[in-house]
Amino acid sequence: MSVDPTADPSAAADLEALYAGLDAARLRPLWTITDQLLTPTPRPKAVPWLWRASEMRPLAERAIRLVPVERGGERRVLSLTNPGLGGRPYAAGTLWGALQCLGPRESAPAHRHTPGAIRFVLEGEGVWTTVDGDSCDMRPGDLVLTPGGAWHDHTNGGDGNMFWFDGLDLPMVEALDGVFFEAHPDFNQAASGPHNRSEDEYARTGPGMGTLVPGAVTDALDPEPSPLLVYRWSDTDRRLSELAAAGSGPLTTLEFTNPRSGASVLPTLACSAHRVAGGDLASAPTRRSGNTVYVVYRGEGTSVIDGQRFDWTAGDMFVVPSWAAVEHRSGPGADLFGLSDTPVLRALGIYREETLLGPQEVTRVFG
Ligand code: GTQ
Ligand code: FE2
Repeated sequence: MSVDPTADPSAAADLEALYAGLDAARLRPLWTITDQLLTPTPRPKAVPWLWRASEMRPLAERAIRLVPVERGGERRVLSLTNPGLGGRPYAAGTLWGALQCLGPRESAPAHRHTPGAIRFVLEGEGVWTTVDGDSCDMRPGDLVLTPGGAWHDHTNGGDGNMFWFDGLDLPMVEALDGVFFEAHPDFNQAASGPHNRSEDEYARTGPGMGTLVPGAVTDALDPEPSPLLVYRWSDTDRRLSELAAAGSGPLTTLEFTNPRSGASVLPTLACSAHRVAGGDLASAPTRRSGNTVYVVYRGEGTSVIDGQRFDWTAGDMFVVPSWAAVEHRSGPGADLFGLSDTPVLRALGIYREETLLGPQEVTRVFG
């Protein structure tokens, strides 16, 4: 600042006393910390990271054998814990990601909470999630929504283990000091009719070809969650094939949308599916504000995240933190599921993305 403490020892002592006084009064001078706060570009604490199915899977199987699912224990969930977040159990600063598993004939108790959740099914059969009385059958590749405030419980009516990815906006809701949780009076809520009623009502309606749109949702914001609670892999797969056949390059992306409004599936969360074409062609490196968790559904490949290489295979999960440049490629071809916080950034007018085409060329999209 304007005072040069080396010029005048008493001024130096005054300045030191000022800083001590500020500290004691719990005031912090912005001029000492502005560089860490108003950074030129986002500086997420979460780091690029990959969790391998080969490591998670045996641990999940041990948990199925050793830890029962019951009131008190609640859910058998292994949270992706990003090493950049100082031990907080989050995949990224804004996103919860986890592997959940249920053994044969097990059930996880009914409850509701303000954070919203999505499930992307990896493996197994015979499980359904009941959402406000509507039991949604879960099969590999399906996306199931449990919007904030909706009662939900999971039941395995089959004889095998079941594994799925959970994504929640919990860290965002926590940052807003808005977490409420409530256990249902009954262990499982009663289903109020046949299974998959939201699917029967909404799966074949909505803007365009149902609910799977190419690219990302850019204009529609909806504070209401999607009334459609389940998106079937057979539809996702077919739509990806159509788009890829129409020639979309090394990466074909679609977003799951709310059939009522065309918005992202939840007010806080966007879900996407990505087909990485075989042949090892890299997609254009892209960076976005906001965090993304990817789940590898099929195939194998490589993503380069801010210069770091991650080789992945089916069942792996990885995080692309805000503003990290990412490109994907695959030899045999692969399908990825993506979860991101984009709707929140868009709603607040702070979303940015850019595609790095070559050494000099950059396509910027602000807002
Ligand atoms: O299945 O309801 O991964 O409430 C974290 C919190 C799953 C669930 C998680 C949850 C659930
Ligand atoms: Fe829950």
